Amino acid sequence: MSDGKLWDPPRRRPLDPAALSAAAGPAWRVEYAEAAPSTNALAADHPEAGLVVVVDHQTAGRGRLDRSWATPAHVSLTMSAVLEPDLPPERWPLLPLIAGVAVATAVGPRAKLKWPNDVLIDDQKVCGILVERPAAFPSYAVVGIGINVDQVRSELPLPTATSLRLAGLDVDRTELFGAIVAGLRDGLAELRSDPGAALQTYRTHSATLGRSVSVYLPDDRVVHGLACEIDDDGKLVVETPTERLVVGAGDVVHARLD
Ligand code: BT5
Repeated sequence: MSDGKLWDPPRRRPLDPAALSAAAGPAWRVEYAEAAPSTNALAADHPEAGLVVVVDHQTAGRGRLDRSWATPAHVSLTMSAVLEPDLPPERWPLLPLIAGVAVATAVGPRAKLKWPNDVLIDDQKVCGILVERPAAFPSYAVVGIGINVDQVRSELPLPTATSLRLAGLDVDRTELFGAIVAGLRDGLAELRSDPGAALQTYRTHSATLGRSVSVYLPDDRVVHGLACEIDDDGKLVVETPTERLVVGAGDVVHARLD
């Protein structure tokens, strides 16, 4: 199961909106479209707590910093859940972390988190997360999640990407969706009641802690060091030979393990 020659028609069926609603349960209102540019854009247009937008073919997915997220039809899970977090401002940066935990928990123990919230399997990216706060509706968080589920190698944009299928995991997109929205609710509840415990859960899923990393900072500096801690604000602490740096935003590259 390792290259683009394989074709598995039954697993390329479109999503079924009724099955998605059933999987999400009564706490969520599922809005479904066969194709749309971006679930985050749709959700940010008319956010309401409990709305979750799913599209089967996202045609112009957004990453962080104007990057893009690439997904062919019927093979990935692209969704945006709207939360009304009701958190103090200093806790908002923890939302992307609990979203990563929800995905990692739904996927299973092989899924690990690269700080802040990329989901990896065998150190390759299987899921990206983009949490946005719509300017017109600042009490809401739009939690966008894109997971490579059934892509074969030739359908992935980068050699550093993988899919659940390529990793040997046979996962139904609808069941995965149900598990993720349940995890988001649990994660938010824990974040509200006991943020320390939510962070501790996050740390247990981290692939970054203890690794040698390069961090590409927003001011274009690149720092190399040891990822030694994720602090109580969810920031990454990196130790270099000359400094101990607390990083709130940036792109992390793990050094190879070999
Ligand atoms: C992310 O950004 O990883 C956040 C991606 C969020 C996508 C979801 S899908 C549902 C919702 N609606 C949206 O419009 N977006 C969200 P970032 O960390 O900036 O990573 C983006 C980079 O990941 C790109 O520049 C590529 O290098 C890489 N990439 C793009 N598509 C990928 C894929 N399918 N698998 C793995 N890597 C990918």
